[in-house]
Amino acid sequence: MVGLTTLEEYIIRAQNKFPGATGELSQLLRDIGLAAKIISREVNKAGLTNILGAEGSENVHGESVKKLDLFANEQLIYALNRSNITCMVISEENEGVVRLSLDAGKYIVYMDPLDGSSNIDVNVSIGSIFSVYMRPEGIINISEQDALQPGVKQVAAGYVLYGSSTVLAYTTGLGVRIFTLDPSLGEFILSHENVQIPEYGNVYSTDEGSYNFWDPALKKYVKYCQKADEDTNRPYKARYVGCMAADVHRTLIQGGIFMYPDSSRYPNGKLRLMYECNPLSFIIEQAGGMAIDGERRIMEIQPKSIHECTPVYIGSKKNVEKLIEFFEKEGRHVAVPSL
Ligand code: AHM
Ligand code: MG
Repeated sequence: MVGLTTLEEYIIRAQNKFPGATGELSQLLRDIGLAAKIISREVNKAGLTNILGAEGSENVHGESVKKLDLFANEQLIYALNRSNITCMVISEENEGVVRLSLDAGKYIVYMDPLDGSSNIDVNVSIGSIFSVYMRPEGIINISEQDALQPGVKQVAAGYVLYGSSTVLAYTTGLGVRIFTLDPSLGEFILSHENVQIPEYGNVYSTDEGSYNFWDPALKKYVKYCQKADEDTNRPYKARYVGCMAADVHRTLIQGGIFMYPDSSRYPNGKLRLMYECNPLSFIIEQAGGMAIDGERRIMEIQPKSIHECTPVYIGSKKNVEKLIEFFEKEGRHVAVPSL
């Protein structure tokens, strides 16, 4: 195939540029790519499960019909267990850690196997998000505590978005690449290399239905977004998919800001630090954007527990900086990210 680069080829070529590389991280990314294709196939026939499987029990192939988020969780864990590279998986779907290849596994993987699951029944975009850390050296029986590493320690992160097409974006700290699944070939094909988020965008993305629960700084910022001003291309457009992977993907491509704040309803925000906010922050920072929790850089937060929540404000540099001005005016000090 002239001119097309598949995910597999791309990962192998990238690995060959580092003579000392063992190929394990490359294998891990390829394993995730395979699981993503299987999940994508299942997502595309999500509406058929009730038709093909009587009352959610068995489909025509005699297979039990699983909830899509459990299916995605199983597929990703299965894929990560294939190569003995991953010692531990922490998933939104499992309360505790999942121990895999404890002796050989070099990596710890966090994941949200199916982000935006409330969108499944209404045919709107959903995603999978992953974040990879090194296992601490010299520890044989690693514990949950050893997995509590700040986002700056991520060695790779990415997401798969099952939208109008299926795309996979990842970073290993050397920029962001996006691959688009060609269903006829069954391959992810390189579609965007060295992705850069626009420095400024005129879209804001948040659940504005929660406005009355917000603090004054955020209320004022959103009013600012809505105010007409030709020079700054306002009013902004409001867009909110309800799937962070989808909202961040749009923000990455078109610019703007996505926010899930702390509020009187959710004092610590609602989104998860380790498998939603950290990996998507790594992607956005690698593309030239910013991600904060309202006080500091998301990736500098020292996690206290595997499922903890955090407020998140993420997107184009100029948009996040403008929001910080509003926080500062209301007396909320933000330690500007040290990038
Ligand atoms: P999920 O991973 O359990 O599906 O939930 C996480 C999702 C995010 O992707 C999305 O941004 C948010 O929850 C939507 O929440 P809300 O319905 O409160 O707006
Ligand atoms: Mg989620």
